[in-house]
Amino acid sequence: MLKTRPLVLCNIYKCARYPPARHSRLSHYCYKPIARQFFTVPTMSAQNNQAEILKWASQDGEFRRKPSSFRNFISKEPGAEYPPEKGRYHLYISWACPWAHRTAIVRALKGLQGVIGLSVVDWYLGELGWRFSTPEETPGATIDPVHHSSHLRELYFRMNPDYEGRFTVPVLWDKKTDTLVNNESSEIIRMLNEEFDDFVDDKFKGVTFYPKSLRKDIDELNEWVYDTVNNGVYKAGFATKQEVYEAHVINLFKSLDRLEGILAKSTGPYIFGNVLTEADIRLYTTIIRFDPVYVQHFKCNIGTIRHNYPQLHKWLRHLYWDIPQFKETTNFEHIKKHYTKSHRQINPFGITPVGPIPDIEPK
Ligand SMILES: N[C@@H](CCC(=O)N[C@@H](CS)C(=O)NCC(=O)O)C(=O)O
Repeated sequence: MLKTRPLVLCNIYKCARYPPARHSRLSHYCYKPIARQFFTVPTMSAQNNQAEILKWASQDGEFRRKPSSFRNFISKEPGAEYPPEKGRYHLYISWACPWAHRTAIVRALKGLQGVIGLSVVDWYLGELGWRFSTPEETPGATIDPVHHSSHLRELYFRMNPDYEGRFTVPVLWDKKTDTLVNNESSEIIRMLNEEFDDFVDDKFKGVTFYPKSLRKDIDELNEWVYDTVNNGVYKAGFATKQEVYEAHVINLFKSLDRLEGILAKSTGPYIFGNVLTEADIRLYTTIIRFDPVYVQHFKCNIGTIRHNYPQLHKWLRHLYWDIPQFKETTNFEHIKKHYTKSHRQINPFGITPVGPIPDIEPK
């Protein structure tokens, strides 16, 4: 339930009027007016808890990803709370984030650009979380046209001023009920895949990346790929103990070897032969970041995709160069700058390495 407490204002400037938009860039506690409810701020406990969350690794040196908090579904079932509608939902992403990147790819592959709006946060993830910038300030970024928020966290606090989780992208927002529907990428891609066929051009109707005949195989593969590859790079990179890092980096490379074997035996260019599935989409967003970022920044350097994994390398270049929706949603500048300039615990001076050159090799 939404809990609100009237208050406000800019804690630094102690301004007596509702804070002008630019104050919210400068202060932790400064929010823009919210139309339908009292002005709210997170409680102290929410803020303290957030500070804990930002420590990333626990005492034992392990990074443990917290489960996503908002898990409602858009569904065309009669009577659904969130029915699919054109122009009703808005997707917030970061070009840098591999989880959000999945949703941008599926939105593009399903031809949903005119049905679901898109906002892209700035690549810099600071103390207040993701922020919005204009495209003039940061090419590739957008403002929040729905609420004109300065930071993504304002959307989470609209749902609950005591929200104690992380302020993550992707976020799928319902403009009609003014609520956050879902912030879990694996679920958002299923909704975009399944529920909006009444609103897309004929050529996109029935296109599915989760075909019934392959569901069991896709689910099985997703499970270990999520644990050891998608999240595995983070577990290696955020580890704060040598043995924890080594265990995760070794598991990661075992899984890359396994994927290399699967692609070598595949009868087509994709993981499951000639059918592009969500397993390819979910793997792509990690592998495209691998050589440019994870090798050096997360110390995932037992090998590189371009030099040691010919099958994965071929698969990656096919997706990037031959299917426009992959290239169009891949922004190497946001990717490289985000990790290297936001994670100061790992890279205190925020220097972004120039290489590898090129970001992705030609076919
Ligand atoms: N399980 C979530 C993970 C999303 C996630 O961790 N997003 C990161 C960016 S890669 C984020 O927004 N982090 C911001 C923060 O933790 O402050 C999903 O798949 O949607």
